[in-house]
Amino acid sequence: MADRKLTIVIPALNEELGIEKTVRAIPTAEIDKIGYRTQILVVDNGSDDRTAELAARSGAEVVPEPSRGYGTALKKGFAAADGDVIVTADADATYPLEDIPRLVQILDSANLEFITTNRFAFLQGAAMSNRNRIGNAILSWTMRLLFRLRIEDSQSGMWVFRREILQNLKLTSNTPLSQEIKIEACHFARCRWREVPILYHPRSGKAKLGGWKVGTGNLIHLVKKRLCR
Ligand SMILES: Nc1nc2c(ncn2[C@@H]2O[C@H](COP(=O)(O)OP(=O)(O)OP(=O)(O)O)[C@@H](O)[C@H]2O)c(=O)[nH]1
Ligand SMILES: [Mg+2]
Repeated sequence: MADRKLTIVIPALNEELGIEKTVRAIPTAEIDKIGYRTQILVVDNGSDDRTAELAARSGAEVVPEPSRGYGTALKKGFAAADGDVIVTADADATYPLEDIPRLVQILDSANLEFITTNRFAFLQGAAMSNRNRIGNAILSWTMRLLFRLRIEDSQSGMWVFRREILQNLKLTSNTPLSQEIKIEACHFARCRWREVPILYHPRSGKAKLGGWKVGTGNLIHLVKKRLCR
């Protein structure tokens, strides 16, 4: 019996088209083989479709968070997680959950505390719109410049990290949480970290984030975070 525990936190807002595929892609038997039991938390962010019902049916625990927002949902999941290691992914079947054992083995064997993933390494046309690609490039370039971090993909939502680092991170944002957790872990908290290339698949269902408004908000957040933590 595995003696350590891994918690997968999946924020979900109206993802009935992708949630089952996402949860069922989690390779619990392989995760067990590398020494971890699996806890799957789907944070239901006030969905008005069948997301919560389908998540529970596919074997996840559903954590309700009625107050909307990507960061609010993730932070609720972190508070409910009791794994030694936490993995995050969207509920839209885009991130390669089958890679969890490989990523956790990198975390353990390289004695890291935080892994972020790079979707641009093998990106195929359909997986990301041109608008998101350009927006991500601008945001990643700005984050590299302001924080001297060699991170290619500042908006990737798949991270693998030790739960204990959360006590050293000041996570105060909502929509920009993806860039904020990287800045906090890799720059301010000086964790041992690495960016690892992954495959990224086209989305099931409609996008919830993205757009120029989110992009501009994230850019402003980067500047504010630089001026005042
Ligand atoms: N935007 C948004 N996303 C939420 C919220 N709550 C939970 N989520 C989930 O957060 C994840 C990220 O949103 P996505 O729409 O996939 O954003 P994205 O991956 O940057 O953009 P796409 O590539 O277009 O999918 C999804 O699993 C959403 O269901 C919320 O209040 N707002
Ligand atoms: Mg997504």
